[in-house]
Amino acid sequence: MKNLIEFLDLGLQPLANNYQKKSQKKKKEKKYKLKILFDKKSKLVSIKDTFSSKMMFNNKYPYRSSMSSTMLSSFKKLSNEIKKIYKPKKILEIGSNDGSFLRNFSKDITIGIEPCSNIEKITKKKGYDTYAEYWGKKLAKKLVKKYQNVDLIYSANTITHIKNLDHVFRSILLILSKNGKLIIEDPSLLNCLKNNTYDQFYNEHIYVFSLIALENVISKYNLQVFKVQNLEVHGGSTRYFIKRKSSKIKIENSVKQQRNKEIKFGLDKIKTYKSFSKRVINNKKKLIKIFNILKAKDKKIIGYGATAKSTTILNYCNIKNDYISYFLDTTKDKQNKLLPGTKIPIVKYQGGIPKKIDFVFLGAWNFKKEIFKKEKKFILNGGKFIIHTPVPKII
Ligand code: JHZ
Repeated sequence: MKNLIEFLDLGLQPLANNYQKKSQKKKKEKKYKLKILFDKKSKLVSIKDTFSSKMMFNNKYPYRSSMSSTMLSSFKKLSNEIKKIYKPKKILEIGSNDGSFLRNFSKDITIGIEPCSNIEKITKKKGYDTYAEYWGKKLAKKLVKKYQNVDLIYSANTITHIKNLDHVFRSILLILSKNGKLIIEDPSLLNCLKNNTYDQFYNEHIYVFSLIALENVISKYNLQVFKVQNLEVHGGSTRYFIKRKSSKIKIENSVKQQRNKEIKFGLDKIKTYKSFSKRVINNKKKLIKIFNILKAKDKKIIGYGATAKSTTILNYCNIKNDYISYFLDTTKDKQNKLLPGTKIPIVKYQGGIPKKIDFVFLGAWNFKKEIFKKEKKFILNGGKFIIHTPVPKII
């Protein structure tokens, strides 16, 4: 514990994906401290107070990865690369959500793990082998019995959501073949710090990985990163290709390049995190100022994309329904509900931003390109967006 240094306090926050029913508008919601830690020894960044997987990932989980065409094409591109380069006989996906990745492969070579049964059943109904269970040793052993070892494991935005990394990697070792590859991707800590995207921190993101921290974590399981890809998705993600140390797969230059970039930026030093924290506090003041100016002018503001990330920003900055009238979102399970903490209503996206709206707070800023393309008409008519990264501004 003595290695852990707290560098950021994001105040009291509700559970990010716990969208409230309209009938709960007046009900006091439980909030928890959101503080962020840096481990001086392993360089791992994590949140201080955590919740059980069951509390966060259950049969009411709303998030669907297929809601963005950017994500669908990113999964497709990776799938084509996997088919061409690695030609796996069996692929296991940990955290397969609604099957957006798995659906690029034939049913007989895939296994999906998705503990949120309301989402898991979407892929199951399409005929894929999926298990509504939490990743762990018990499940890994069951799968080995049924399918034997797998030669490729993929996991996007999931490993960082599981507190016990020791259990995660030891379970992976039970099923990954000798020369198997483990590909994991998550938002990049380097991008988070560079772009001041403090909203990457919420209860589900127990860790935000850097390569240097991940290498420290996996080394004790005799695992090694052999290739790194930087992606634009989710505001800048890093995809790590991992192998057993004993496997002869060549270690590519991209690993050294990424390590050097991270060291150059100072991801191994606490002072980097302390100055990030100062920027976050400044950005909070700037964002509140923007909202106050627009409110004083009686401008009509709505939100776009009721993301888990929005919950962190708006609760931290105390921006509620008196500033943002409602959020538009394409996700069925979020519509007609309230954004956690701030209780801003979420309305079904019906194509286009209504004419009378002056400003749109971009909750899904990570899909800015995709959204701007879709909302050309609003922009051409003089509509503006409010974005909080890298500094709060109107665009
Ligand atoms: P999006 C979730 O975070 C939770 P969130 C989780 N913890 C995680 O790590 C990431 O995903 C991967 C909507 N939308 O992807 C759909 C539109 O309405 O940024 C979504 O509700 N119109 C697992 O919630 C939200 O925005 C659009 O055109 O921060 C996007 O959520 C588009 C593109 C999206 O993840």
